[in-house]
Amino acid sequence: MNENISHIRDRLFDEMELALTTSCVLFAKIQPDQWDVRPHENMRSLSELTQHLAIVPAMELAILQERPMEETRKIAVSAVHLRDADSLSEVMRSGVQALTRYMASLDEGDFLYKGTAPFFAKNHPVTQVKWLIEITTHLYHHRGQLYTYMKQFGLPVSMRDLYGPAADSWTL
Ligand code: NI
Repeated sequence: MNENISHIRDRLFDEMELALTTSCVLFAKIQPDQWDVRPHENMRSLSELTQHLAIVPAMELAILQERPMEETRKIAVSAVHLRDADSLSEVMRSGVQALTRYMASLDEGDFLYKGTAPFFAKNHPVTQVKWLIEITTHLYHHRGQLYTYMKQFGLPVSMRDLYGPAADSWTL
C-alpha cells in the first residue's frame, strides 16, 4: 500500500480509537441507579444508548461484510444485557479491534474502491474506506448524544472528557 494512503488510513484508525477511549471514560461515570433514565419517553434510556454505542463497531463490521440480517440482529441483541462500564467497554473495544484488523488487512485497491452493500440496501454498495469513515461518524454521533444525556442527568462530564489525553496539556 502507498504510504500516503496508509498514513491517512492510520489517522482514521486514530479517530476511531479516540471515540472508543473517550466513550469508555463516559461509561465509567454513569451511576448504578441511572441506567434506566431517559430524557424523554420517546428516546432511548441510558442503558439502551450505551448498549447501542458499544455494539456499533461489531454490528457495522458484520453489515459491511455482507452478513445476513439474522446474524447482524443477533450481534445487536448480544449487547442488550450490558449495564456496567467494564462490560460495555470490553464489547466496544473488541468491536473496534476487529474492525481495525479487517480494514488493515485490505490492500490499497480494496480499501479505496471495493464496494460492499448492507443487507437492507443491496443495490447500494459502499467502498471500504467510506464504511470506515461512516462508522466513525456513527460512533461520534452517539457519543455526542451520550454526553448530552449525562450533562442533563447531572453527571460530572466536561468537554475535556471528549478530547482524550491531548487535553491534559492544554493551557486553556
Ligand atoms: Ni445508531
